[in-house]
Amino acid sequence: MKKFTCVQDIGDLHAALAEATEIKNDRFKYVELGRNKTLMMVFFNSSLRTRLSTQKAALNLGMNVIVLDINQGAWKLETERGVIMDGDKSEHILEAIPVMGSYCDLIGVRSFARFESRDFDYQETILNQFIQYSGRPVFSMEAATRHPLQSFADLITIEEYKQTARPKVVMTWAPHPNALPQAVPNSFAEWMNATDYDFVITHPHGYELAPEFVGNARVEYDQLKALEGADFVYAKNWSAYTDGNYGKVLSRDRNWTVGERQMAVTNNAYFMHCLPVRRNMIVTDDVIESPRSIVIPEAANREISATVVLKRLLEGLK
Ligand code: AN0
Ligand code: CP
Repeated sequence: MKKFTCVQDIGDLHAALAEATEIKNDRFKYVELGRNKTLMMVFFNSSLRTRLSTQKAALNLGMNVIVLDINQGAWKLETERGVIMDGDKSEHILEAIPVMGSYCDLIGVRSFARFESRDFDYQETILNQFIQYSGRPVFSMEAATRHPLQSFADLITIEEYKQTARPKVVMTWAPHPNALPQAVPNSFAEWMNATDYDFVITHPHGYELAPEFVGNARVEYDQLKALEGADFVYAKNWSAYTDGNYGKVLSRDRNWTVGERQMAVTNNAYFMHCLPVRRNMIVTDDVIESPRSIVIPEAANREISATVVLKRLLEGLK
């Protein structure tokens, strides 16, 4: 594998899941693969899980790890070409990227949507600059439009907990005070659409995701109707995607908060969320603390998805 930014990069999902099981049974099976190889993780945004699980994955593979938080101690980076750099940005990303690439073998990048321009975000301008100019295999640690390490961990988790071959998986929008990116829901939809699950998306009017991510998924605006008979409830907030409202918060309606009322219409569903989660906005205390909540094993599977991805990228170096 030469890069990992979307579901297509992982190829056959059955093979990827088999590899995940292999790694889960013996996390250190490939500890020799990363000897004298260096992973660089570059963060433009905060992280708890991605930072720790990806670092742990690299250790599982015997790699060395360097972490750079761009906003904490690095020079402020200009990202547009042609700008006269007489402001507060000291360095251009077009120099910074190849310099970073010169110190490592693999690069992971976290760079969220900025909501300044939908085109800038949806063209994955920052991630693609890393791919083009670093000279190294690049993987996404959540970019502007996708969070594939999360979606892969979500898929592993559903496979572990599902009780029928073709579970009903419902992704529901839920309220949040701030404008969040569409990366997690886009990516989850992309991965679910690559399975044969019964996949449904529910959200208030105005929260339609980009059509290329919705694909053939069913969209149901009535949350309770969508959740009927669900085996998995995947909650997430996102801001509006649609033209004119891009990046805006259109609703904070707590009728959409996942509580007992929502869970009661499901098929005793498991509750999932990528975390970090705002309690009593996205989900009630009772639901997230219930035995049906699998948010902790879901987060733990981030180590597994990252180990599979780094292993494949290391194999691609040879
Ligand atoms: C981020 C998001 O919604 O994309 C990261 C989630 C993994 N969440 C927040 O910023 C709260
Ligand atoms: N789920 C996830 O990516 O969490 P972090 O933002 O803490 O990395």
